[in-house]
Amino acid sequence: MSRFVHVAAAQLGPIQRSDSRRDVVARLLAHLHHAHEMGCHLVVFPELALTTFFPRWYMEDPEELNAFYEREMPGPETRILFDTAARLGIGFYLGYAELAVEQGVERRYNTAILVGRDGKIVGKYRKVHLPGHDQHEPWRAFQHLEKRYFEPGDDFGVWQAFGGVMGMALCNDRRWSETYRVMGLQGAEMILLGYNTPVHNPPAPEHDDLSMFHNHLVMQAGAYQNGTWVVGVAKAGKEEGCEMIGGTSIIAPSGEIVAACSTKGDELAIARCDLDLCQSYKSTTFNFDRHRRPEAYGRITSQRGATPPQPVAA
Ligand code: CDT
Repeated sequence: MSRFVHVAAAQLGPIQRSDSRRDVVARLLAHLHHAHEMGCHLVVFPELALTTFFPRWYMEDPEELNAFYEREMPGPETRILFDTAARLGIGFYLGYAELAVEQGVERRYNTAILVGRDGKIVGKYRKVHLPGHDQHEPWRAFQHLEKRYFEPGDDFGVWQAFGGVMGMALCNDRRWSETYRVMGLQGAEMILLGYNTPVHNPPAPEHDDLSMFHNHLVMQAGAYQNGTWVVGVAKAGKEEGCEMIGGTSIIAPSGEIVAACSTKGDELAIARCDLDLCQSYKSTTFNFDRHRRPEAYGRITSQRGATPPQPVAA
């Protein structure tokens, strides 16, 4: 018997700094309703889906910065998403900036949650691979201060939900094969992943023309090499003068893109995802138990940077 999850990848067009939470939540609700009308069980929203991508600005005033974070989830402005999800019987993945108080200390994370069809939180993920920089770099056309504004998470968990094994990741995580493999080793059958990716990367403008190719390359490889579905969802279009790539797609365990958005605005890409398609990959080419050689992979966890051998004297 097949296990189908009907998924809507809910791309968002730009969110400007002046847009209120209420404006944005109204757009998310419209996505939830449309996805429900299309018979979907799960809606996947982008990374930092409640605000503009604020790490593009250097801010010193804590009050100005804190306005971009959620202190509770659900909170007063987001509760309606949970109530609507429960009423419609549709789950969602949502990326947001989290301000947590742990042992009396304020901590900030780039977070995603998975909410079940009953409107209850199933799991929480905190972004591990934070890109960018932590100091003011005014030479950039726009900054990328995730290393300043967030602490890294420390695990890639998976959860039993929607009839299968679900994992979460955020944006830059998708470029790292370890992201998928750690979840693959826990049997992940669907990885949900929101992103905010500018077309232009100031430190490496020579890659700009390849930004969409790289986006799909990493997600398709991660899906195939781990026999899992990947749902990659963009915040797209021109946000506060910064062009974001879009390219939202739903990728099968074969590595093939089976549904995709074609605009840079609010748009749904929908697919009926058979979780049992994962098995033919997980039990043959990527039968981990049979073929992996962890004894040869020690460097993956013992070492961070690359250490080439010394050149041999001529
Ligand atoms: N949000 C986020 O993680 N964005 C990064 C941009 C890094 S610059 C290439 C990304 O990996 O898309």
